[in-house]
Amino acid sequence: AFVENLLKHPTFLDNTYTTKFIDTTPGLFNFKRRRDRATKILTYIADITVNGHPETAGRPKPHAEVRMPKVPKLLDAPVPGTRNLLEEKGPQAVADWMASQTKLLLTDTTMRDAHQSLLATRMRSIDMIKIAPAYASRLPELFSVECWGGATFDVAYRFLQECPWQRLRDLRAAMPNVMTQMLFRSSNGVGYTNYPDNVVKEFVRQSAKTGIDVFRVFDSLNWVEAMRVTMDAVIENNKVCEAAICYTGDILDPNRAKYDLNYYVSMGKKLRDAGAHVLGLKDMAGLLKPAAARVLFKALKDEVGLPIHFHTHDTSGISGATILAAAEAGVAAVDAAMDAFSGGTSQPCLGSIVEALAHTDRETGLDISAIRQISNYWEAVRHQYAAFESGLEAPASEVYLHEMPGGQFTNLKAQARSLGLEERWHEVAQTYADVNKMFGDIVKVTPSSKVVGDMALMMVAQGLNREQVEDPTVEVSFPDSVIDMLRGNIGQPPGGWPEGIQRKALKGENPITERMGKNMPPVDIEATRAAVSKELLGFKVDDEDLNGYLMYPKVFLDYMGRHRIYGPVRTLPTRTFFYGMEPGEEITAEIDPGKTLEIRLQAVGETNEEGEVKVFFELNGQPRVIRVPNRL
Ligand code: BTN
Ligand code: 3PY
Ligand code: ZN
Repeated sequence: AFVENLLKHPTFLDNTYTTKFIDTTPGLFNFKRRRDRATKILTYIADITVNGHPETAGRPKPHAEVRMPKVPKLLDAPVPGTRNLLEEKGPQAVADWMASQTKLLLTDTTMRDAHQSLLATRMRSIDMIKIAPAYASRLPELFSVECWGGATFDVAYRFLQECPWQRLRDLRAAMPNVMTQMLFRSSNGVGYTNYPDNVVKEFVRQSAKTGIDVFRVFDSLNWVEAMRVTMDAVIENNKVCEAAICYTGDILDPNRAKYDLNYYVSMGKKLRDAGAHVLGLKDMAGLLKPAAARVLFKALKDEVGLPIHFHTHDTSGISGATILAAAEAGVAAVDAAMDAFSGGTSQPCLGSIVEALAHTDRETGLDISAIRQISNYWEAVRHQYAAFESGLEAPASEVYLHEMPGGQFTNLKAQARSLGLEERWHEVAQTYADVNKMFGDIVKVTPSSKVVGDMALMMVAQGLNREQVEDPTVEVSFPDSVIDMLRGNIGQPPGGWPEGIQRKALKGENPITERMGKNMPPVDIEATRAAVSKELLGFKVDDEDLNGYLMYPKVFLDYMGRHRIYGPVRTLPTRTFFYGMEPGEEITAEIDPGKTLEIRLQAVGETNEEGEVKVFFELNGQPRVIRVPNRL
């Protein structure tokens, strides 16, 4: 019946059907398909209940009485916000409007950088989508909601078993009046390697189409040359091009003269001349100090002239002061995270910024009681992710030594733990700083930060210091990422790579100095589509899925393979997704709008001789038995 229905369906006849079409057109499957998906989801729950989730094994658990996140009451229908302005008048009008505001504009980063920096990027879509209407209704004065890009794209496929495009589509629909924002790594897209120009352009086009309004574009070595393709694509798609300078060093420190005021101002001018609507100042490690902020923002404002959007991290504990200094110096917008997701390696506290500016000329106009209610929701959400907390206990001035980005800090710490180096963390931090100097003092942000981290871990693990690594007579086996970077594959830092270390790592091979993308042949998009479709048993992949594949071929195909087995697990409550169910527990999962599964776990049986366990459910009142292997 399925095949018959499919063959008769107008979309099929049009030849526009896709993998998603199968998932989103349940009528096709009439009886069979729906039961199919329910069986898949029960199989997932049974498996996790019996075997646990590999990602939460051995990690702290949410305590038993953790309250379920409660969505605050919505008031009226959403009033027009920045998104309406963008749709009606275009990106330049948004930039002009920004520049003309007295109030300080705010971007909420909770759905992207905050959980990337605090919870290893593990926040699931359902927890975002539920609260999104409250943003639309209660906080329409926000400049934007950062909710996509950076590490969230691959983590969604890889660890959360969900489609990042679907997340974006759902968020876009739930917040029609506020601009969405993403972080884009220029020629690295939302990945860790260089992509051909046409892949980057295609990804920007699709992101804009599915729902991104503001693209924060940066390059991990501040190489403007490498940002142009992305910037042009954003502008072509009529979206806001926020080109960002990554901040490193300290403009007030004469010993860090490589990155002085003049460096930043001249980069700002280059980005303006390349067509940026907004200038981003991306302080990914939280190194910009209040006094330096006064000097830097005044100069950028006077000499570049674009409205400025400031992003920082609170690792040092002092970023609130920097935000206030930036506000005084006239930045148009700043990033902050909802209170419950703020502080530490995340962004500074949104509610406190709003309070600090109340009754001043930079008053934000945001409703503090809405912020409190939304933050209470986030607090309960955060508790569900106890397994991914880093356990960072206090602010650390050590960040000015190592300069690790907030998004990398907890990750590198976890990597150090897995290598048995956790107790030697401060050595890792010092070595990270040494490696930075050895590479000539570079901007450290994805992917260059990962390279510095790889090198530092290798050195600590093998007991090597900088002097030995630089000594031509000492044999060193460099991590692949280091060789790749010194080859020129992620771009050129200001002043080029130090020759000694480059020669040693490349063993005589010639480095490149041109932009990688310039010499990479374009990918044949339609041939790729055909090949992936074949791999996926003949269903033509749509543009979103194809872009997922182009960024992460293996990660995408693995995700699709698991999707066939487990179905729409993204609809499960977070606790169920990570821990399965308790006997007697009941949950609901809305697998399609208005189509809800009521699932009750009755009992878990004994393991039989074949090593299988029967798990007894009630699905919408009907008994269902699922057998899964006991792998413990
Ligand atoms: C559901 O069925 O409720 C949603 C899960 C569907 C995800 C599939 S996987 C590949 C394709 N890409 C999407 O955006 N959705 C589908
Ligand atoms: C990312 O690239 O994911 C970042 O957050 C960089 O700061
Ligand atoms: Zn950040």
